[in-house]
Amino acid sequence: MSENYYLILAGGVGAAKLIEGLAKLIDPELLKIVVNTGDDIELFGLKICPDLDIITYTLADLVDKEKGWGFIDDTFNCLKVLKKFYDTGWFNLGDKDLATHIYRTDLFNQGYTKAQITDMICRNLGVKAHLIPMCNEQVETYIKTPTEVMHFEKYFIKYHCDPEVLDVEFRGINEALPIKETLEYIDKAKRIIICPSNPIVSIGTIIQVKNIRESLIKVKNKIYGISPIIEGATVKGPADKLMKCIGLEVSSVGVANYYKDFLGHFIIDNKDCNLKPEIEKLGISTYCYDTLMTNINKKQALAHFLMTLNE
Ligand code: FO1
Repeated sequence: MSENYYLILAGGVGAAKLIEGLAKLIDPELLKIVVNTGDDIELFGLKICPDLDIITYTLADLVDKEKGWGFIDDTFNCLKVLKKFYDTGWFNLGDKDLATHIYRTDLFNQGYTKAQITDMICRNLGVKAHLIPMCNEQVETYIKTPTEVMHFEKYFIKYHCDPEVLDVEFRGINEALPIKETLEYIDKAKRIIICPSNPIVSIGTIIQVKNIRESLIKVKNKIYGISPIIEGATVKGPADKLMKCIGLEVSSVGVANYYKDFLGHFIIDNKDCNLKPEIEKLGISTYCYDTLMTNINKKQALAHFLMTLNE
């Protein structure tokens, strides 16, 4: 028996756009969102969970809408001084954003888990959706480049995804266990949505957590994904480079191939509709729509299309 809630697998900025649209159409209490924590990083002694914070601030209407991350109307006074002490000042933590990391780190030091801390942050910021880290264990994504193995955030922010990628490593993933509600939500959700997030370092990290991929395969027919690739290019971030690095074609066909054992339905951009027959050959029902979410109307329109498909 399925329940009336929806389960969403999410990364950061791309996912937040769709989730903003979904939250305008559906009671946020019916949204259960499993978020990638492979981008998590510890800097200045503080625990930082970039994707969880992006989704939290978006749902709390506190996000800096132009950047898609960080707190609205933030200032960077503390960071200016931190830069005198540390060489990790490339990670732009605003003064208000720092309050979240101080609170999270304080709770962590008191023994709370990442899932419990996420609940407390959400409750205090008025977020009604259930945000769930993909696991409580620390998982960190590292990128191997010709000169250095570096944390994903350093590659992404300090080096603007410029260096060649030789390999991707998910440190800690073998010890990662799903939060107990996640498997129940996979089983019982009315529909499961795979956000247009990075297939390798966002969705790809979540599905490596023990038992998540196996559980998704069992409910393939209720899983709907949105391609993050339009006309062979990523909307934001390094998905294209990372796909190439693991030998995937950089297109919606490449994403479909990566997801094919658990994806039942796939929405690709209108501009890629010529790829529909090739994706359908993989056993995935494919639909074309305008997936570039450049304003709230387009976010809501895509969310509406997604929720009413096959209803
Ligand atoms: N993204 C950037 O492009 N530059 C930043 O300086 C930056 C800082 C930052 C601080 C807190 C936070 O929660 C997110 C932040 N992001 C920043 C976004 C984020 O790191 C990435 O979009 C994701 O990790 C990729 O999913």
